[in-house]
Amino acid sequence: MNPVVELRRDGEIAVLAINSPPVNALSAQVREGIVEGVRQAGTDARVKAVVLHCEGRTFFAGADISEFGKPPKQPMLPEVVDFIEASSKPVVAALHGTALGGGLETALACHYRVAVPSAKCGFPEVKLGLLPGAGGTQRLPRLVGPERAMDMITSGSPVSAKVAKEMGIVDEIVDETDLLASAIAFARKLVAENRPLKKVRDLDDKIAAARGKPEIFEAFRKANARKFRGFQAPEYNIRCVEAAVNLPFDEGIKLERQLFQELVSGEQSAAQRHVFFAERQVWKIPDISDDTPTLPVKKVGVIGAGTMGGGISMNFANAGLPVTIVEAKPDALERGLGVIRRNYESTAKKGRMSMEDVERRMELLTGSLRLEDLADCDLIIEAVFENMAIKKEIFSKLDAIAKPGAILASNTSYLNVNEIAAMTKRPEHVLGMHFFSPANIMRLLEVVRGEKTDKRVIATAMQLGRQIGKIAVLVGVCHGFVGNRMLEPRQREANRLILEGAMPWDVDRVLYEFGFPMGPFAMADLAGLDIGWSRETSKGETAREILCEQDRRGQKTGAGFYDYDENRNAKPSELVEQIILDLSDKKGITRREISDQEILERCVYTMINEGAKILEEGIAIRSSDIDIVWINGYGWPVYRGGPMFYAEQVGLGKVLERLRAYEAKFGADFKPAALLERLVAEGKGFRDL
Ligand code: 3H9
Repeated sequence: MNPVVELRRDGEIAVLAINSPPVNALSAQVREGIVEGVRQAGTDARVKAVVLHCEGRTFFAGADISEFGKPPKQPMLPEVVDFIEASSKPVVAALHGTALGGGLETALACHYRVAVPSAKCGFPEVKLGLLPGAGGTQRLPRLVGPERAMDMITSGSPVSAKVAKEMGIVDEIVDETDLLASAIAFARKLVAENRPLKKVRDLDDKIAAARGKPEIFEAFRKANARKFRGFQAPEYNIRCVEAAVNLPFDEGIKLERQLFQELVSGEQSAAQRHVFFAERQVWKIPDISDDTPTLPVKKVGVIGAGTMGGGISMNFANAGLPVTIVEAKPDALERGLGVIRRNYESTAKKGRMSMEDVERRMELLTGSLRLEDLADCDLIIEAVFENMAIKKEIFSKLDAIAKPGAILASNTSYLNVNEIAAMTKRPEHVLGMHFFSPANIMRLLEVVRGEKTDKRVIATAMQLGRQIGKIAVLVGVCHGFVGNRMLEPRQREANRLILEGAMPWDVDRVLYEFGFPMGPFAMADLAGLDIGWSRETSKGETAREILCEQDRRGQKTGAGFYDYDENRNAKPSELVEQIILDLSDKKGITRREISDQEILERCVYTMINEGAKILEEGIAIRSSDIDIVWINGYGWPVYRGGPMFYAEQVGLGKVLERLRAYEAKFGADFKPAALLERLVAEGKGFRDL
């Protein structure tokens, strides 16, 4: 018999038990086993009903994602679910853990579903650029109605067993500790009561009202247009739900199949599947094994109560850890704590937190004006502004104050962590923890490994990152680490392009259409053009400096690269256009027509080239880590898989060829990385490294 499937009998109930760790993904072997088990139970005259149950931590967590993009293996999941539904004996799905995607589709093809209270159900396919392709888009609306089905399917978010019961997905919630026995009892009851086979495909009452009403779907599209921008899968999911309402079941299934095939063989899903695995790879560090002991962190210190320090502190308070925040001046401290409180209160106003939660978190935060108050902290994160001399001074003081074994981290976004560590007698306990603004919201954390950082310290920082809900990426020391280092060439090219012939809104439009939430100039306006600028030192040599001198400092002053109305809507500015034309003139640059393609290539291929150098130097462990940095820290569109994945989709040969062409025209800034040259010569990709 199939090694991952076991068919047992408990009186008149057959138990089809699947055990395929870690998450019982519906691999070919599992699918085969289910069909075989249902078939055998069907032919065994002693069996009156079947319970489908998974061992281990979860019911099927979905189709086996690693099979996508490879030659299909029989039986396919749609056939498996049809086979279950067609069984002449009732099949009861026993749900625990996460019944996701194809797992939930399998459950929906069963005639009844029971779940433990902690179970969750959902269709996360959209996050993989897909749609539920084994009947989910046709069955779910029949159970819960099209609106709720669209919500669930296009958000990808799971619902709890309780909500699933209210919605009609689950028939009964059973005892948490005794799922299998309860499911068997449920099946016995079905047999005793001679209940009919309930097939979701035959239900109509929840969809009838929406039939012939395209406006329901239009309204949903409109309400979510911003969220879905650029993504292919949400629209395909909506079309399937619409078909569920308007077409007979089998025709709806046909459309679902066709659209699923289109998505699964498309570029977006390939990119999103890459991201799925990349997010899991990122935690794996070749020379630091999973069982490396971590250091206990029970109390955190943060130096600096500004935007970064405040946001960083909130992360730890959210995770229930007490934080001491040190500032130099009382008013700055008070202001910082006030901002944190207001942030929490605004979350509470939106209903995402109770006022008690706000107070509980504020109680975990203690303000102080003395570094000495950090003496009992297990981890101290310095978040003062980017100035090496100040950071060095702080670290040498900290070394004398912090208890032995405490971890000292800098939130620097560019500076040399080794130099900072050298100010202490414990460089093995020093590292970088680079958060992204707003630090309480952005998912990315770059953990910067100094040359002397101890493995346990790194393991601790990574684990803490996970604990506070970040995606932590381990990077090495260099100017700007992974993210900011790659941002630099993009900024450089954007600034050159506007002098050579493009306008800020041209560059922004191209990058926005590529999928970034905004382009570099809109971003600069949002952040404030005067960061790091002062009137005294301004040379008036760049558009940015000139704008600052004219008090156009970005959104906060109502004008920057763009003009802003009272609702902060941006409009191209004639004045800025003139400033840029004058600047080109002053620099002796003859402006020319610049194509969108040139804008994209110069901004993005230079990033890829920098990424290749980062890999070559071992600053990032693997190319997919770079992708994770850019997706989670800089708004790289997830459906393009990150810059390094995108480079491979475009073709490394093409990227190299374009870089060479630009190098010939514009010089050494475009010189291809040696690694890129080598990979192309060897016919390999970044993922082969
Ligand atoms: C689908 O179902 C399509 C159908 O509609 C249509 C078909 C025709 N496949 O996340 P973890 C691996 S699409 C293969 O760290 P957790 C994962 O890579 C699918 N592998 O654990 C990792 O491997 P490793 C819809 C999978 O406890 C290990 O399992 N379903 C799959 O934090 C542990 O994973 C989904 O999208 C899979 N489906 O979270 C669900 N799932 O140890 C995707 C996991 O080598 N999965 N792996 O790094 C999840 O959301 C989470 O894994 C889950 C557990 C919540 C289940």
